Amino acid sequence: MAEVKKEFPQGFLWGGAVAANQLEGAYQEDGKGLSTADVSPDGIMYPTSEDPAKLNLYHDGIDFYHRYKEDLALFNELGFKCFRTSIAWTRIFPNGDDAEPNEAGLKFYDDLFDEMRKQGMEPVVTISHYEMPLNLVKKYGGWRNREVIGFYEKFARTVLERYNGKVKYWMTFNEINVVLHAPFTGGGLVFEEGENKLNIMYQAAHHQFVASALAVKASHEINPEAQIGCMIASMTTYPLTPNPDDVFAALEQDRKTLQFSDVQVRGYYPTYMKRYFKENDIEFEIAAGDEEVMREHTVDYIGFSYYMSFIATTDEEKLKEAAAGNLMTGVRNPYLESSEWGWQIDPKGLRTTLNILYDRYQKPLFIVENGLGAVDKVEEDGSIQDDYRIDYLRAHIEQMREAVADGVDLIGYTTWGPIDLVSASTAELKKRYGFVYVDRDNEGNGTLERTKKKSFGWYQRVIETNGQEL
Ligand code: BGP
Repeated sequence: MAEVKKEFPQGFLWGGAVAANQLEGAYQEDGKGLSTADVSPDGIMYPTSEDPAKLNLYHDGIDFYHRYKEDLALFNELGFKCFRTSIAWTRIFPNGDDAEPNEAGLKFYDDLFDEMRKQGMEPVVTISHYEMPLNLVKKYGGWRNREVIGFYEKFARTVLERYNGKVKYWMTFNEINVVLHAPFTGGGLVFEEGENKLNIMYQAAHHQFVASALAVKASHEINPEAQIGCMIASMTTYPLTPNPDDVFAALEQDRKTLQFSDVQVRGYYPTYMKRYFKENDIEFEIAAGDEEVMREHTVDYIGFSYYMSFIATTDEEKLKEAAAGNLMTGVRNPYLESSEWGWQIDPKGLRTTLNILYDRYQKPLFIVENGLGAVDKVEEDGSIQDDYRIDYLRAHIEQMREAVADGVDLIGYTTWGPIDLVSASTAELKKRYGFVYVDRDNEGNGTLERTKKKSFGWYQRVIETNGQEL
């Protein structure tokens, strides 16, 4: 067999990814308003306690708001080419419907993006990551309300204009498909008894599609050189058996995710979605002009998170043995091992996902989240020997390299949580992803001191060798 060259392109964007509400803290500083992420137990996906005061570690996060220079210096030492974060909507428009933006909030991100550039990192910015102003939920009902499109558009235009020239890579919504799995987190949705949830979720998704297209339009007008993408939580699904029913069930389950990229990349609702709406009596409003906006302003690249793969089957009995997972559960895959949180580890599934997405869209792809959430032990000498994290990342990067050799146009890779931060699904600090350990526990105790884990030196070498040395 002749040797195939397997290498990442020059200028590949190696880095790490975070979200404002999971690490900044300072939740009421400099005029910031309350967001959905600030109000546990409703603000997390799977509330684990009834006591809101106990839960919300988001309030202080890891104090990135005050320590970002120190943290970026560590990322600079890692050799990061880019750093992905989000803008907290409530720092810019504290209530969401304010007439004027909050200058102190705008200034914070000016300083943050300047510092990133100074430290050699290209900012990659998510406009909305799992949060919105709480006022927009209370007063308007979140994304179920069409008026929210206008508030989002104003927010998006404000930041796109303000940071024009500082930020080249944007994403409109984090994991936009999450509105179907965690409707409060993804869409600020709270349901009344007896409401048709599916209708409301798809109405909210429709509003987000229009809002996303308007942000793309604004970005292209403001700076045609900037790149603005969608972002989906990828949930690549295998059939449990070769039974054609299972095979089709897997295709349909995949479409529950891919419908979100289909609309944003191609610009219209595919026929399979329209059929699904009809057969399930899903009705929602599409206003005059919406379809045109969606069609005319499609995204430049596809950002996605990848943590695990899933299994579909029509066998009711098997479905009862559900495995835990990111946003969704499913049948356990006997060929895969699981993380401590039950997420099934599937590096080869990343190669499959990359190929599926590239075959489908022929657009640049950006893996903007991937990583292992684990409990780390601090040894007596203060070191953290996180070989399990290295193994996870190494196996995934190997598969990325294969996918690049398959012909996939992959522009970058940002691991989730390069510094420990608050978990989105459990609101814990015990579930850690970082190369940098943060001394803070689930009860909020600790010095917040930062320590390099073993994986720090490993990832540094990966970047240094552009993914050759794993
Ligand atoms: C993604 C979210 C992130 C992040 C990550 C890890 O779905 O975009 O915000 O937190 O998952 O999940 P968790 O924090 O629940 O381990």
